[in-house]
Amino acid sequence: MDKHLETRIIHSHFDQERHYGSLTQPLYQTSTFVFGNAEEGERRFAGEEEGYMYTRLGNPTVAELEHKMADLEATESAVAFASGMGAVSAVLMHLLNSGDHVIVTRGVYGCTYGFLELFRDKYGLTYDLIHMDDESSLEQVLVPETKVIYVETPINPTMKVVDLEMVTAFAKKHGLKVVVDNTFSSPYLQQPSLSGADFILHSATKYISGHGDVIAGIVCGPKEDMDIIRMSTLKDIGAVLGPFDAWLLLRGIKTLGVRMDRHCENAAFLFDKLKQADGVTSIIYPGDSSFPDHKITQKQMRKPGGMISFEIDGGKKAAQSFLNHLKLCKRAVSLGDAETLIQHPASMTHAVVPEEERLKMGINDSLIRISAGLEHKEDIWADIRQSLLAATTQEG
Ligand code: 3LM
Repeated sequence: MDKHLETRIIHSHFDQERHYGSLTQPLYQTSTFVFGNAEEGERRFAGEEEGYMYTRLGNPTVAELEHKMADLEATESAVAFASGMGAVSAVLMHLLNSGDHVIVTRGVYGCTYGFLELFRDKYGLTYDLIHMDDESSLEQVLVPETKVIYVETPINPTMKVVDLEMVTAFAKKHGLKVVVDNTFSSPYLQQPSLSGADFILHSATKYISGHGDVIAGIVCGPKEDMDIIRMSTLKDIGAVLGPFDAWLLLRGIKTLGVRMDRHCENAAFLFDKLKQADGVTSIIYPGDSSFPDHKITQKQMRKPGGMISFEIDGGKKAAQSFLNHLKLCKRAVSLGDAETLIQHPASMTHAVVPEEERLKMGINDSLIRISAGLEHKEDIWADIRQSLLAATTQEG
């Protein structure tokens, strides 16, 4: 924790001398580990001796990633998963029992919503989706069974920003745990643990990887909880990250800082252009000084991020036509990659959310989400501009 984040992103803590001076972390592409003798195996399984046993229970390359992420999120420990949803489900299963209640930001990622629905139907979990504008919004849904506040900020895809200090102060007062999905920001833009959050998770598929070639998740938090998660929801449910994917993430993380700066710069540029464009009825971007959560964004984020959403004139037909006319930007879900990715939340990332709830989340058929890539900003804009023109004129 002594060096700047930009430096810690790059440098590793692993002992290079023990690995022939290798600059990068070795890839331990193995499923199992050989014991020196039977007693050593017994001691390791009994937890009396440090050491690896089987990659589902731990692997040195995966452990490097976990150390790195715990350091960047300023938490004691971290556990990696095979997907962001592996991380979301593991932390919620760890913290909640059947009958418990969780308060959730309205507009969470579609599959997080799907998980809440599944666990409500099967295990009696209850939840409230709310706009966490202030303490009173939380107070209104607080019940004796409430155990957790689950926050996505900025929220996917409506970019609403939640005041983390406000939420954690409320949680402390009522003995609740706060989980923050930090996927949209990455630790480079925002470190929720510094605002008092207990658990921070990522779909590491996104900015942490940065290259669109890995599906992964990570939960960062107190060592005591992470140890339990590793030996319960990870070990016994089994959403384990493979060593090669962990190695790719370690490779990707090294450029997190420079990538994030460029993503942010390109999103800001697109915002300026979209503001003046015909056929755009509204833009949602935390860097907009008239955005309702702009002040909170300035307070808790280093920069407003690389994501921007807008509404197109003409509803679903125009939105789909816009996507179909793209030539450079990719029609794809996911985010945080080098390529600019553009998707239609109502029919893609949030298609599982019933229309009524989707509209309350602010996701209508005209909404389009852009993950600004790393290309030259003028080229991204030229493509978006021609597509907008085509979709919102007769031709569309
Ligand atoms: C997407 N999101 O395009 P994985 N938390 C957040 C996320 O955005 C996501 C997850 C968790 C998208 C994926 S939609 C089919 C594609 C804020 C994923 C889950 O399990 O790694 O996909 O992460 O918005």
